[in-house]
Amino acid sequence: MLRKILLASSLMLGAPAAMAATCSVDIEGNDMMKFNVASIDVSKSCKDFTINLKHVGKLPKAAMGHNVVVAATADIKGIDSDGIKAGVASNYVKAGDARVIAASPLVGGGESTSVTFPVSRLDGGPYSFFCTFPGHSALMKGTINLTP
Ligand SMILES: [Cu+2]
Repeated sequence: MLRKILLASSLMLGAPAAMAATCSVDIEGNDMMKFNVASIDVSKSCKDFTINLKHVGKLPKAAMGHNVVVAATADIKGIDSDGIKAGVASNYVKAGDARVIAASPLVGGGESTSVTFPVSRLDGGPYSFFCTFPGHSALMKGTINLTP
């Protein structure tokens, strides 16, 4: 019983040493059409991984919307062009696109969103994260690195 209480309290305190890898990352998108990171490390020890995206700009979604999509780097162009056809109502991602591992909703300035995906989907690669708002993936993209 005491053991259980100790375990519970150490979990609440964040138990630094024995914790598994961090299975989430916070990233930002801005009005300059940029993410604030060029790569994201995903530990293989995570079952699921979450990307939290904060749009730190002021421009509205219609002008400077951002999302975060995870897919094989080779699929960026195809996902992007199908996403543009799908339009803003679909967050610029084609519904049911099997190439998409994860896709968040589109957000505008001051808004946040997040997306979670099973790390087991990162099998092969290389993988990238990018924004599918029309024209953005030229600048708004980065690599996903699988780490032990
Ligand atoms: Cu964007």
